[in-house]
Amino acid sequence: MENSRFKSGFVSIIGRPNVGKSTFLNHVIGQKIAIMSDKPQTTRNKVQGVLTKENSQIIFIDTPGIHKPKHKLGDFMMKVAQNTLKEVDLVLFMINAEEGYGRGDEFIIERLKTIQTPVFLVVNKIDQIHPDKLLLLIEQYKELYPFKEIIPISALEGTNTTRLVEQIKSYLPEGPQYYPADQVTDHPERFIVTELIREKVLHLTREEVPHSIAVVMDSMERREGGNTVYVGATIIVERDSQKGIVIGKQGSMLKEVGKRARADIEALLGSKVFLELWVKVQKDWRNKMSQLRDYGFRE
Ligand code: GDP
Ligand code: K
Ligand code: MG
Repeated sequence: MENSRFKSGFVSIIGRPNVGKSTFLNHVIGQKIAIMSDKPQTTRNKVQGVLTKENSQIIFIDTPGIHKPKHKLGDFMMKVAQNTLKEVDLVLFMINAEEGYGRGDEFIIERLKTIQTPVFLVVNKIDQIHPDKLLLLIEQYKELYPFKEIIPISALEGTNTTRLVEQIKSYLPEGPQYYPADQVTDHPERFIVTELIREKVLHLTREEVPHSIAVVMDSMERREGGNTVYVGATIIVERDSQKGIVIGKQGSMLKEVGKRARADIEALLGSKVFLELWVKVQKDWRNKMSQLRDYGFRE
């Protein structure tokens, strides 16, 4: 009887940069919908992943990292993250088992204390530490906040993630099926395409570039009887020097970005992709809110 009632709800994933939020989301959804990298602040907008089972639907929100804002984009990210926490049914606070407690967590826990939403502690990357250390870490976090559940996982290896999903389900209210069963994200394909391009730039360039890039879609259209998708996109950087880095020697960097992005976009769209990339300098774009809106950042 209980099981026949449909349960659904919104679950926010928060945590310091690089703890594995996007990896977890992609793992449970079974598809690459959130880009991943070893650089912080990879995820800017909230990315929703939808997991539909026979009698439940979980809508995951991969929130931008909560941290002390340094510029307007940082402010924007914080606001999105905090508003999200109040609106959802459950919060997953993810930590990296390898790193342990730090100032970044203190900042997040202070914010958790101001909301009513139930919170799980998800201890990720348990593949990296000894069980004794894991137990100590859990004891330490228990003191800091009344977490409803504490669940150790490895998002990379898929350890204990099924159990986590079951636990999430048990906290969800009865509710409607918000999205069709075959829909895994509410982001338009166009957005994911620009994110995949941004991900390749983050992967291939050094420290000075990542925090100051955006990718804007110029065009995306099917041609040749629908078999090929033509994508034109522009990578926005802040300085001429960064433009040089992104283009590379005789265009080698941009070529590699394009090659890797094209492979991922082809997998996403299931068709052949012709990708054309441009690089443009737009000084101080992070501090210009009107321009941020042009680039898809919304409150
Ligand atoms: P986010 O910033 O929290 O979204 O973190 P990402 O999902 O982008 O992951 C950051 C890095 O941690 C990537 O290099 C992942 O491959 C790695 N990672 C994520 N989960 C695990 C895990 O369970 N074990 C290990 N060893 N690495 C992980
Ligand atoms: K990251
Ligand atoms: Mg992420």
